Amino acid sequence: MVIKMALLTPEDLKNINKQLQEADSAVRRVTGLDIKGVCEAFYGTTPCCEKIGIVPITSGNGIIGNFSASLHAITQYFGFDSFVTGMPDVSGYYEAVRNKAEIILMADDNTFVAHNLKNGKIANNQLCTGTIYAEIASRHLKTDSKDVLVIGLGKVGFPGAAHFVHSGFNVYGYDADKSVLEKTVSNLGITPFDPDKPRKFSIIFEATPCANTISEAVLSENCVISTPGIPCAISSELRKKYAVELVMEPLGIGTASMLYSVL
Ligand code: NAD
Ligand code: 2YG
Ligand code: MG
Repeated sequence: MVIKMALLTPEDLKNINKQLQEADSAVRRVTGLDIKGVCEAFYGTTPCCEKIGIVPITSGNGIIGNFSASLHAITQYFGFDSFVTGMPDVSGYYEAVRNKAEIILMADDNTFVAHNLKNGKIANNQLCTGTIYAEIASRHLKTDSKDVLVIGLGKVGFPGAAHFVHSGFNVYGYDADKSVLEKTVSNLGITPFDPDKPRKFSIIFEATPCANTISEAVLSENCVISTPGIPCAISSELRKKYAVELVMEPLGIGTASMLYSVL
């Protein structure tokens, strides 16, 4: 079976520290908490000097330049003690455990995991990313609206939509793939959104691999767009015109969510 995937590029991960700092400021403006604060509040966990081993994986499309180095920078940013193994794959895994890693971070083309070897907990990036971007959006301080638009209902978007439903939001969902939309409407009981009959939202969550998926017709002034989707779902013109508060970052927010979920 061939699984469709949208892989990160070294370009996406340029200046990861700056991207993280900017995302942290945006999350603070939206929620009143920083990324760490949202993760601590949501999972009810706090780090306690866990040592993280990052293992480069060569299978499939192989090593992505900047990926392991970015995970190193991200884990350090959130205050973890971390290292990248010299060897990849099984040799790297062996090296990580021999060097007393307590949490292993590693990804092939389809699956990115955090595995806590001490308590056995394991996290999946797509689930943790969808959940935390939805959690951030759901904490939007400057709206009383309980309506949210979710665009893209795949491996990241579905858990995002599910999180909004479980948090009591009225979820309007859209996916370009009709069968995905129908399946999600019946599984989660959300309302299908018809792009030909648009309305405005103050909270929008987007998880697609496409650009410009958010049309002007759904934007309201000062709305929050929380989007793990790469490339960006909205043009910089529309972003300025509606003073959109944008939460978007390529790797760090999702990784933080994974790590806090396995503590
Ligand atoms: P997926 O293929 O499982 O799901 C994407 C969904 O978007 C599909 O159902 C597809 O039909 C739908 N879609 C495509 N174009 C659309 C459009 N124009 N309008 C509406 N729906 C459309 O992919 P995924 O694993 O859920 O990943 C989604 C995106 O999130 C990718 O860009 C991926 O790289 C990114 N991602 C980012 C992070 C992060 O930390 N920022 C983490 C994981 C994934
Ligand atoms: O070890 C390596 O360098 C590679 N085997 C990493 C492969 C990661 C592939 N996954 C992705 O590109 C993403 N869609 C998932 C990563 C999460 C954040 N976007
Ligand atoms: Mg992220």
